[in-house]
Amino acid sequence: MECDLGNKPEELLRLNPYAKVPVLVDGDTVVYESAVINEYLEEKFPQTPLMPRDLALRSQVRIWIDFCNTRLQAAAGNIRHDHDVENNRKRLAQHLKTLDERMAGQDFIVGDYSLADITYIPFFTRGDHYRVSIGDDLPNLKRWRDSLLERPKVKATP
Ligand SMILES: N[C@@H](CCC(=O)N[C@@H](CS)C(=O)NCC(=O)O)C(=O)O
Repeated sequence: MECDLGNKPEELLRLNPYAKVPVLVDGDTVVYESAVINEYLEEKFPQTPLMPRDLALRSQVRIWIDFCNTRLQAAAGNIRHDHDVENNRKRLAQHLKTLDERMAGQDFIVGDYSLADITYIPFFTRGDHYRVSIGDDLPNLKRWRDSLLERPKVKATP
């Protein structure tokens, strides 16, 4: 569902006890938390696999999804909401360095394009909200970010 977060509709609270977006409504099924929504869609549409078949790689995908949600997005969200900005800027810089090191010599964060890459796209599209700059000092991260933002489906998403 889409809504004005400054004026949350009753429906949002009814669908998601955390009163946050995104929320996916699929018939009688209501799913919230973006990582859970992504896995739901992955399982619903197996013809477009976005998880590796290999068990070890699957766990790596989940580790990098967790890194995005509990570290990168957490630090960025705190900066955006002016909470402990100085420390969170340091944390964010460290997380970006970790990602840059991870992306050295590879096109995707784990194996082929997967839910792990997809999880980072909202962060990259909203970089200016978080006052984040990814420049030439983070060349591997920049290359990965730019290639994700060039994907036709990403470009076509408002
Ligand atoms: N862990 C959640 C975070 C969702 C989240 O923070 N959504 C923001 C918008 S991007 C929101 O709804 N903010 C409104 C609020 O916190 O009141 C997820 O990944 O779905």
